[in-house]
Amino acid sequence: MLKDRLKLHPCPSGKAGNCCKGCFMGPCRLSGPDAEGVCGASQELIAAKNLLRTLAAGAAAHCGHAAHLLEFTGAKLPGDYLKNKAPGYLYKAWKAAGILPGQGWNSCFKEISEALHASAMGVSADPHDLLKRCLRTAIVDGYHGMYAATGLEDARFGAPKVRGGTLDLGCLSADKVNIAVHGHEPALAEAMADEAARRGANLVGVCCTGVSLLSRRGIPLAAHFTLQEDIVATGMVEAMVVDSQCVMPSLSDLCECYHTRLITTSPLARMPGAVHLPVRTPEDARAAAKKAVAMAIAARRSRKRSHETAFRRGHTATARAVAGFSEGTVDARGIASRLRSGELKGVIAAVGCVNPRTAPRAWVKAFRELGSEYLILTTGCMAFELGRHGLLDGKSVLHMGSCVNNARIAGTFARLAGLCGKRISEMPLMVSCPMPMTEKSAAIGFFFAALGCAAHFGGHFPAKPGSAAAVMLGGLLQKECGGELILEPDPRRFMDKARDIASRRIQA
Ligand code: BF8
Repeated sequence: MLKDRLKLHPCPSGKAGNCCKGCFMGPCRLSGPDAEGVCGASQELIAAKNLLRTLAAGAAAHCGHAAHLLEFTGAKLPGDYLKNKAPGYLYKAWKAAGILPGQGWNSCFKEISEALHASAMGVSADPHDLLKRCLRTAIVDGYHGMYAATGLEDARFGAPKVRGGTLDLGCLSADKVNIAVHGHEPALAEAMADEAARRGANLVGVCCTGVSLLSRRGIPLAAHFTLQEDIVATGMVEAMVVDSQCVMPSLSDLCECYHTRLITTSPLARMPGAVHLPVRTPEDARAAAKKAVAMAIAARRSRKRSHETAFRRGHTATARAVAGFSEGTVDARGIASRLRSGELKGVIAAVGCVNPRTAPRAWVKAFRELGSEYLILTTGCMAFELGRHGLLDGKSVLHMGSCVNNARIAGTFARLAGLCGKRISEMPLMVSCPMPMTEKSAAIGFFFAALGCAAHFGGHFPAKPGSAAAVMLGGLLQKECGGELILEPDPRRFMDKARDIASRRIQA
């Protein structure tokens, strides 16, 4: 289980962004500020390359998600998609700074390929240029990835509605067949919702696929990334149906220890021991949903009574949450007027992962406190973590959906700035990714920084606070986009910095 594997300590050089695996003369682990790799690469060059590769991987995941939706729905995106979505002044600023990605949705593949090419061994040796490319890649992540995926999902499955829902492991039922859908691409999960309802099974969600179902259909959200093994370990889950991203490889072995059928649905995300039901089209989704639900119903016979008894005794708690906010249902005029009057000090987007190597309770406490001064918009695993501690009240903390749905927050920020007659960089608008775990979460934070927000990362960011690369990056963000970078692993110090930034931006 995860808590045992966490005994494996992370490599300190890699954690600081100072390990280069770019060629086979290394890996080179640099320890001092003047150290160089075998090829002569400096610490800041290595940190810049690592960061660009991280962002390219994050953008590839979000753009890949959008690509699968384009294939699934048969939709086409217009050639001037980015130009239509981005605020006009930012579009011009990015163009002038040379960080505007190519036009047309397909250009995302070239941008991601060039990010990997530029950061490959012996290509760019200019950290400044590589860091600039980080911003360009983050813009790709935002528009070609998150905006595109969100728009395509809403067009196909409907926009979310504000509604009450339930969270946590207690969403499983000892009396029913339990099926968990996990991952990020809800194409099959939507068909599963229909089929599970038809056959009387209890469908629950995990990670962002689960968030989509909660937001659109009110289906309970049983777990975020960190708890995905725990739901199998209840012994109550008949089938774990996964699509892609943030699915722990450990599920293969873990499901073997129980009666749980593991089912994969993405041709990209195969797992040993799983039944593979590939989903590319709506017909595939309906057929796969029928099979998966039938497999789960058959597996119920093998559930152990002892697990049911233990579950009834220990796992029945759930948290109530309000979810399903979107640009269309957030009261932007009301928020803008509260910002203008000073009733609200700012808006903070609490996004990204709950890295099990961090201290989630301390961050929940920080956002509980910040929620009395700021409006908190939240997505992804962070939203689940806030929700399981009772913070998703639909008033001071609004659940805006899955991680690709950060596009909804970006759209809300742009609208708030427009209503106040200002640029995003002139508003007390921040994004905090306090516990990043994936490459995607780094790309999300940088997208908001490119929009002109103050972007905070807690621990485990691929450039050390105060390092030459981090300082250079902060300067670049400020100059080209009006954005800011806050690398702060301590929740209390983050709160102080957030307050400083908000008051500085309000006074400016
Ligand atoms: O995309 S918050 S652990 S589940 S990456 Fe993954 Fe991080 Fe959770 Fe959704 Ni987002």
